Parts: sequence; structure tokens; C-alpha cells
Amino acid sequence: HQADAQRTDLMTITRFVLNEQSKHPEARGDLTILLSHIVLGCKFVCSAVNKAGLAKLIGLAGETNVQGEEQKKLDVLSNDVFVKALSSSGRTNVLVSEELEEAIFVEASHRGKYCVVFDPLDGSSNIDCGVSIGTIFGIFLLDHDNAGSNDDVLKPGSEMVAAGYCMYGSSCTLVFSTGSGVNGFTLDPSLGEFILTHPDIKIPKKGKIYSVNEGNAKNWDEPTRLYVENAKFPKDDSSPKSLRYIGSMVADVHRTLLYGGIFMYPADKKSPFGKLRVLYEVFPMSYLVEQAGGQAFTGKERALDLVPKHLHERSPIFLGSYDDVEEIKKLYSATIA
Ligand code: P6P
Repeated sequence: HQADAQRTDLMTITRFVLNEQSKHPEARGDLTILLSHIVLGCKFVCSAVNKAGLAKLIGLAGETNVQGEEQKKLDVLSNDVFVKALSSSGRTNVLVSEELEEAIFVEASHRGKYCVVFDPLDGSSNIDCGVSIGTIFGIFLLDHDNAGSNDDVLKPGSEMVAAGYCMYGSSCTLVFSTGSGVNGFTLDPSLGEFILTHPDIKIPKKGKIYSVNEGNAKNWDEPTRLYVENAKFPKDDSSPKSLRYIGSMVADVHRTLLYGGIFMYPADKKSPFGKLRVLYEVFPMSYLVEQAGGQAFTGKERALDLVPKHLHERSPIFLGSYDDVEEIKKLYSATIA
């Protein structure tokens, strides 16, 4: 009977977000409406990614599919979907996408009070081999309702009011936070609804996994080298950590949130600012990890304290279990001191 009750008492993402809104009586529901448009975009991309393998959607723009239609590359298609969903919501003013060199400034008739920074399909180089990929987004609240500018998003990640990702893998999982904890929802394709499956995600205080591209080891700086060395050959008699690296940030961060451990994309001689982008990769993932009780560090400072100067600026990132990141912070401060 209890199971039956649970089955019929569906906590959909829509219901969850409305519950959250009801905790803020002054809210007019703009963030609720914005999030519902992001959810719509995720459902569309989930469907397109799942069909890709069958309908030969994969591959470069300009190729034709079995119907002989010209196909957009999945990340171009995903970008178009999110730009349209976000600008038509009437709740956004500035949009920054990994796919677009310049920001989009929504015209006055559809202008809202939020800025959204997003990577519509992160890890898209992994599509052809079936590795999980994802959409990553972050939301800033504007303090004016005039025409937007880049300055509206070149601010510290700590000013984000919400962030999340949607992972397109064996199932479609949307994980997000509006500042009071992290919750995960799984798409039930038979209902077309995201259902709460991971309530109040808390990252383990310490993990047994380190996640980094060991292929860059030749170029690492000393603190990263020492940290990885100790993970593999612990000085005390503890057991070595396991290495898990998928090479798709959404998948690596999702695993880190659920299982604990540390995810790293350090700076190295080849890329002095690392590879991952501040606004729509580092900030949203750092926001989520902190909301789940972990921490995120750049090698110099708390990741959310960074103030980017350019839209597509990169930063090194070490994020995950509180104690694991604490270890890398000690190694870096030893070199700065
Ligand atoms: P590397 C995917 O291309 C991506 O942008 C992130 O999703 C991922 O974490 C990283 O790059 C992987 O980079 O250099 O290890 O292949």
C-alpha cells in the first residue's frame, strides 16, 4: 500500500520548483518560468541525443541524414534549442553560450531579469562513441532592467542564484540547485516528466577516487604532481585511490557528487589556465559541489571568487569532497608561501 502511495505521489520537477518558490512569498515566479524553459530544452536535447545513433544525426554540419535532409551537428542544434527556449521565456536579458563567440542580448519586448550562461552540449566530442554528455547552465540575477551587457555576467560565481546540469546517458538526469541544496531528477520518458530520484545530494566528506587526465602528467606543476603521486603511492599505509576519468565533465562531476573524490583539470605548461571555461563549466559545477557540501578551488583561490574578464575565459579547477580538495589546497599554499 505504501509503495502504491509512493508510486502515485509523483514529485515532478515542476512541482518541486513550485514548492521551492512557495518558500519565497515575494517571488513572482520568474525563476520558476525560466527553469521550466530550461527543462524543456533538456527534454528536446535528450530526445535528439538518443535518436542521434539511429537517425545518423551524428557528424559534421552539412552532412545529410537518411531522409536526405541537411543535419545540424548536435551541439549546434542543442545551442539553437536553448537560445530559443531561453529568449522566448521572457525572463532573460543576457545569454552566454559555449557555442557563440559573442553574448546574446534579448530585445526589450522579451527582456527579463536573468542572465543564463550555458554549454548546450558539453563533451560533444564523445557523442560518436556513446559516452555520456551533458548540458551545463548557470543563472545570474540582474540588478537592472536595461539593455544587457557583458558586464552583467563578468562577475564572481558566488553571485549565481542557480546552476545545474542535465546528463544524457543511460538515463537523462537533471541535477540543479537554487541555493538551498542539490536535487537530482530522472526523466521518465513514458510521462515526459523529470521525477525526483536524488533528493538532497550531499557529497561524501572524503572519497577514494581521483579523476584527472593522466596523459597531461608530463606538463603538470609540482602540487598536482605531488597530489597524484600520493594518490597512487600513499605515504601512510592507506590504500591507493582509484582513477576514474570519463573525459566528459558532466559525467565525471556527477560521479564525484554521488560517490565522492576529486575531479581535476589543472593548469599545465601547455595550457596555463587549464582547459575548462569559467562561466559555463567551472562556475556551475563549483556552485553545485559547494551546495552539496564539497569545495572547488582554482589552485589559487575559491573557484566561485573568480571574476572572469572575458566570456570564454578558462581556469584550472579542483573540485569534490571537502577533505580531498583541502589536501590539494595545502600543496598549492605550500608553494605560494
Ligand atoms: P581532455 C570535453 O571535451 C571537455 O570539455 C569536458 O567535458 C571534459 O572534462 C574535458 O573537456 C576533457 O578534456 O583534455 O581530458 O580530453
